[in-house]
Amino acid sequence: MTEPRFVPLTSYRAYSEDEMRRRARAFCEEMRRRRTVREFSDRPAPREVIEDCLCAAGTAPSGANLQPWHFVVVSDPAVKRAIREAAEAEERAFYRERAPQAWLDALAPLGTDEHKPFLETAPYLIAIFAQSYGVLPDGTKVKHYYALESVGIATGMLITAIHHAGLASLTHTPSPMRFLNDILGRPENERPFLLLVVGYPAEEARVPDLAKKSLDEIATFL
Ligand code: IYR
Repeated sequence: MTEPRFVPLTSYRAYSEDEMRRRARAFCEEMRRRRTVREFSDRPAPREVIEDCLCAAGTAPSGANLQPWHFVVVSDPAVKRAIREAAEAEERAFYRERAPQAWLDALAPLGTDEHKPFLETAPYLIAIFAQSYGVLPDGTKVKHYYALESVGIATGMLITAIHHAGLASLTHTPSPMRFLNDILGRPENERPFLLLVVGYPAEEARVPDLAKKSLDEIATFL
């Protein structure tokens, strides 16, 4: 067993209460501007921005710090086309056969359907994989704890970083999405968690008129 090793916490920054209030408010306002976008421009976006956003996602807390995630960034048009074709095949089955009416009703305000042109239009698709276990160089399997929770947290941080950088994203979950393992050559211990579509919104992009719940509805202070 590895002994714990501690170092001083030097990265923490304290702010005055006023400064904290200002920062918290400003960040909330910044996040309220984030919208999920389904109409993307084909304008290329700098790769370094994507790298830094992934770097931010990689700082996420995770079960036993095992960091059970892998991100595959796709910009190759042929790979994007293959993903679109496989995703649309699943979506056709979903919208025409698999989805119960109640699910279709819940999706109605979003105006989604089986057509996913953004999978080819947007400059980047980030396929996010959750590793249910890790594999050491000698082939030993290492169990990952709270893998889905951890990858969910990292994904939230990635979405936040992308928005903060000035790009838009779409959380896309064609179901099932095991085809991503085949197309992207990912190993058996990795399950696709979601496909994040990233780029600039199209010039005339529109978004559904949706509201977020109020603070009272989502939080209780005791
Ligand atoms: N995967 C389908 C359906 C879908 C499901 C949920 I839950 C959404 O929030 C949005 C869409 C699609 O992408 O169209």
